[in-house]
Amino acid sequence: MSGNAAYTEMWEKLDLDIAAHDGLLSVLGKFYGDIYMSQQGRLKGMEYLDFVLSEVHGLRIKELQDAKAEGRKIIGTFCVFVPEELTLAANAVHVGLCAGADAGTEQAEKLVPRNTCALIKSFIGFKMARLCPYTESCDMVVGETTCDGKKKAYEAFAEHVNMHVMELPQTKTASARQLFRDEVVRYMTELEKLTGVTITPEKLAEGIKVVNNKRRALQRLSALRSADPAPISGRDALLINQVSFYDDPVRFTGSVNALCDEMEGRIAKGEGIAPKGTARLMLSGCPMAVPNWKLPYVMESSGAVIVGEESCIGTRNTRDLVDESATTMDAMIDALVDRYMRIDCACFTPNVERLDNVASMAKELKADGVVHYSLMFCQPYAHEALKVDAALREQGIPMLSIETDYSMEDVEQLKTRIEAFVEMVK
Ligand code: BJ8
Repeated sequence: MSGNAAYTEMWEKLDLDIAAHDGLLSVLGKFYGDIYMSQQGRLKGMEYLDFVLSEVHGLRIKELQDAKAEGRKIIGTFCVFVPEELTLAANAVHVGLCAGADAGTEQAEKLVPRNTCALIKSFIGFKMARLCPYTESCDMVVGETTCDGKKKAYEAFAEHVNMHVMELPQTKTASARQLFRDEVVRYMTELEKLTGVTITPEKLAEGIKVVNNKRRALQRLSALRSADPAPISGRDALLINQVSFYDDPVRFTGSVNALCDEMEGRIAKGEGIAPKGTARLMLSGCPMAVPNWKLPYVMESSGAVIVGEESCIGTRNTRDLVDESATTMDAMIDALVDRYMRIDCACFTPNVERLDNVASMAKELKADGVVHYSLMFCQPYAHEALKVDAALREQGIPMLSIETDYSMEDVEQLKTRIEAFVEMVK
């Protein structure tokens, strides 16, 4: 994680707490070194991701400031239900603000109760402790009425940032679809007001193409992970999915496709990141935002390789594409709505399609077992852990249910449980 005088000046302008921010970058740099740079036999294409991560608070933030200087707006989001296609069509920049580290917890707990999930506390803590240059760069932050924790947290957050909250339905009925469609149109109107750009069918078609291409590249990456030996570690694949929320979408797509070319070469030679026959585990559950790498690291240090992430920082965000055949604005919005209403988030009731998706993904990736991950205090995913377990058991696929947070206190306990699970699935 770089720090130099020009960046410090930029962070000062963004009103970050420089001393605390320097401390955060040095901890993150060390954490990244231990978890990522210690891996043997990594793909050459991961150098790009290492670079992006090393500049995550530097060069990328500079790019955002340059975009702002050109009059473009920065939109921050917390959920994969906010359509990036529309943001791009308004010539704005779309960034994910979910946070994956304990920071500013004390300040966060003044705004939300202690028994709130770590992801929510983290994004509030980053804001209140003035640690996140992305949040500080945003012209508008988009929330959404998904879980109760987020809904109520946005009420408090809105006092500190310019917020727009999308009302999300909780079911997949026809009236729910209509509600979501109205909310997509309302978001579009809000974007037009903020940016002064009129979203035309041509601009939206381009936005759809860019985001579809990004998702296609990530689908390609995901499919290549069915090879045995696994061509890429789960840690690296998770990092790629995490970076997809920050990086310039066109540049990112090019580098993921180049990495996939390299993976294909590796597969053709029968090579991989771990020996053939290594226990193959799939992750399923809550999103893992940067730098939440604890569980994947523990899993891959326990004799397993991770072959897929059934999560919003994973296939829940990349599985479906928007139909590109529409030409009128109305038809394009319908195509967007159709695609987004297929997201199988645990906030929906019922949410049976997720059970089918987890089982078929585990089979496609030839997973020997699934580790279900819920953040502590996350009701929707904790409930669904029971259902996913039952659905996988029916298919003869073992599952281990983990509930954890961002602290490092339970690492040894997690390791013991995961080692036992790895032994069992082998
Ligand atoms: S579409 S998963 S990104 S809502 S972990 S904050 S659910 S208490 S993140 Fe999500 Fe959108 Fe759904 Fe995906 Fe609440 Fe649970 Fe915390 Fe969560």
